[in-house]
Parts: sequence; C-alpha cells; structure tokens
Amino acid sequence: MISKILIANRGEIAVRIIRAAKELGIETVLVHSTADKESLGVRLADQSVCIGPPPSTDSYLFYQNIISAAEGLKADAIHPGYGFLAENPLFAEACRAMKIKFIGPRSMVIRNMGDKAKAKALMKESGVPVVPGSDGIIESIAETHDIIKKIGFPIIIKPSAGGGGKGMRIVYRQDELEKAYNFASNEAQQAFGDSRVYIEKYIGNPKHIEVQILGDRHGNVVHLFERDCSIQRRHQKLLEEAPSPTVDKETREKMGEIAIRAAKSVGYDSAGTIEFLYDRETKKFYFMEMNTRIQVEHPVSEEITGIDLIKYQIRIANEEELDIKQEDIIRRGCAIECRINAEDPENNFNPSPGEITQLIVPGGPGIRVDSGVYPGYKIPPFYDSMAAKLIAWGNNRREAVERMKRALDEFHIEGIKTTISFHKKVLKNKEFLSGQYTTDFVSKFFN
Ligand code: MV4
Repeated sequence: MISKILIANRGEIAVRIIRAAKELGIETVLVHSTADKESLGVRLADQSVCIGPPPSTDSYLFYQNIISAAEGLKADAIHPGYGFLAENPLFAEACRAMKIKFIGPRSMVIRNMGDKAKAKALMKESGVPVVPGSDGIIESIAETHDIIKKIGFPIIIKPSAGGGGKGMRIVYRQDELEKAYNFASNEAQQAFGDSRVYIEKYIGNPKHIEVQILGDRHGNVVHLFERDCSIQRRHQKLLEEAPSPTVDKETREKMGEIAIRAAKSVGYDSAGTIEFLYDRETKKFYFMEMNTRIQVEHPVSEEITGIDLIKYQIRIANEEELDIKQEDIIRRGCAIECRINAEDPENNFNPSPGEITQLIVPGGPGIRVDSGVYPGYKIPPFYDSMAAKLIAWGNNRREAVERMKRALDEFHIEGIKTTISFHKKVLKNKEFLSGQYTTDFVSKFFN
C-alpha cells in the first residue's frame, strides 16, 4: 500500500497532487529547487526537500537525485505531474528498479506512445482511425511520391520524436517538398536528437479534441468524454472546455468508444488522453497522439463528471480495481478552464515573472481555482509561466461562460502582467461563443 508519495513537480500541479494525497490519507513529500523554496506546495506538503539549483536540468529533471530522495525519505511512490519527468520512460523504469511505484502507466507504453509514428501504426492496427499518410517513417523524399499520389497535397511532415507541434512543416506543392523535408528532418535532429519524420494529409482548420481515459491494472478502461482544446497559441493551450460545443451525440459516443479501444490496445493502466484532429466539415476524427500523463486541463473533465482524476491515478498505481463502470460516468453541464499565465498578452505573450504584490482570487458558485501562488509570492523566471487555472462550471455552456466572465472580473493580480485580459476578450468573441472556433482562432483574432 502507498503510504507516502514523493511529488516530482512544482507549481499548481504539486498543490493539486498534495490535496488528492491528503484526502486519501497518504503522506506527501515535495522536492523543490532553491528557486521554489517559498512555493505554496512546500508550505502544504507534509515534508519538503531541496534537490538542486534553479535550472530544471539540475533539479526537476535530475532524476537520480529525486529517486535517492525518495529512498532516503521512505516514499513508496512518485507522482511526476506533467512536463519534466512525466513522459520519460527511463524515469519510470528507474523508479521500478528501486521498488518505488511510478504513478503513471507502464514504461513500455510511455516509450511506444512517445514515438509518434509507432503510436500511429499501433493505433491503425487496432482499428483506430488515423490520418491517411505514410503509416510510418519515411527514409527519403523518393518514398513520398507514391503516398502523395494517393493522398494529394497539402501534406504535413511531422517529426516522430516530437509531439505538440514542434518541427512540423506543411507542404502545399511538389516544388516545396524537398526543402521542407530537409528542413523538418534537420529540425527534428536538432530538437529531439532524432531526424525521423513521417507524412500525413494536411487537414485544414481542424479542432483539437481529446478524450480523457482511465485504465486500471486489471484491464478495465473508461472514458470521461472529450475536451475541446482548440484555443491555443503556438501549440500552447490557453483555454479548454468540456464537452466540445461542436461535437454531436453520435460523434461523442464514437470518440469515447474509439478512445477506449485505443487505450485497451496498448494495455493502458493510468489516467491518459487520446488526442484527435476533428474535421468539422466531414465530422470525421483522426487519432493524433496519446499523452501518457495527467494533463494541465484535466479539471474540466473532473468538473463535468465529478471524478477526481488524481485520486484515481494514485489508487490505480496502488493496484486497486476501478470502482466505476462506464455507465456510472454521467456527464453534467459544461466546464471551461482559463490558464492564468504570468505573460503580457499585449506584448507577444512575453513572460512576466516577479512578485505578486496584491491578489484577490474569485470564488462563489461553480468556480474552482487551482493555483500555486499567494500574495507576496515571487514567480521565478526559470520555469513555465502558468500561475493559476480558473475553472468555471455551469449547468449549460451559457452559464459556464457567464460565470467565467464574472470570475475573471473578480480576479485581481497586481505586480505582474497576466492573461486575464486576453481571456475577457475571448469570452466576448462571437466565434468563441458560437463554439465553431478552430485551431487558428488565436492567430486570427489576437495577432
Ligand atoms: C495536424 C494538423 C493538420 N493535419 N495533422 C499540431 C500539434 C501536433 N500534435 C499535431 N498538430 C497538427 N497536426 C494533420 N494531418 C494540424 C495540426 C495543428 C494543430 C493541432 C492541434 C492544435 C493546434 C494546432 C495548430 C496548428 C496545427
């Protein structure tokens, strides 16, 4: 039985995990860099230990140190949160070698889903719809010709080691192909140390829809419906909502079934997410990637189902069988999450770290704030800029939107620039309100 969890993360997700562990009667120890010794997580955890200097390569990513800390403090499990070590199969393996439970899926699944071409091939084999394309790595430009003859332009070149959009190249015409291919594989080599790429038909103006799933170590898998994450800027999500305002009942049912099939086909045994590209015109959806971690936007799924995903993640790692069946998961109302980042939306979303001199946090019916900050807290410049997540729930989308607007008006953060003003504009935008927005929304209206 897990009695003490070491949390290998920082910020709001460290706080979120501490809360879930405490409710389960499990002790917590939080590791932190010297830059984070005044963090809210350090105050709330039962124990904390400094693991290194500010640069994450010397602290939050230096996993040998973290595992030693877990051994020394007798933690029997490690929660990696998101980012940092969450999708590093070597870390998951190292935990296991030390008989420490990694709160996440088996390392083999992390490895297979991290290889995007392999993940796509595995999914296709299992009958999960994928975008037509090379169905695996392409070794040369010559190999693309037959594929392009079949699928036609435009195409997209994607790095297999990538994910999240980095290093992708869209190609509209034959005469652009060679340059784009060389560029993409060079960039992939630079960014990931792996030059392998694959190609797909390019789907114009898609929605990014993802399905939350929970699998246990006894072969059970359930889904918690979808999230619409199309409001993003340079592959950074800014606002997410559940359910998607454009997905109809029939598509929702199909997506949920396909997501369960995808998870079962790889023996998935934790909280995870199946990402789809959704084409509004044809109502078709295609597997894009599987994320083998808890995600930033998990609260919107929690709010519409009443299920605590972090608690389940912990209980699953503890070998417990899921005590909920698909028919027990009832969707109720709508939830929206706004990421409150220490960034200046008027100035290219440049980071705006520093001291929060004044802070008034919204509340009241249907409002949840997952935050790692407090008045007087100094946001360090070394990490990502998310300070808090504001989540509004309503019986319907209109109520969720009005609550979010009300809460954004209540939210006062002084001393730093934040994305609050950006979100106020989004919530008044006609295209957002229609629900029809696609992944080009932010660049169309805010750049
Ligand atoms: C695509 C696509 C269009 N067609 N694949 C971006 C993130 C990475 N996971 C995959 N991405 C895309 N893949 C095909 N075949 C468009 C995108 C894309 C995108 C996807 C989701 C959210 C935002 C996006 C912004 C630009 C491009």
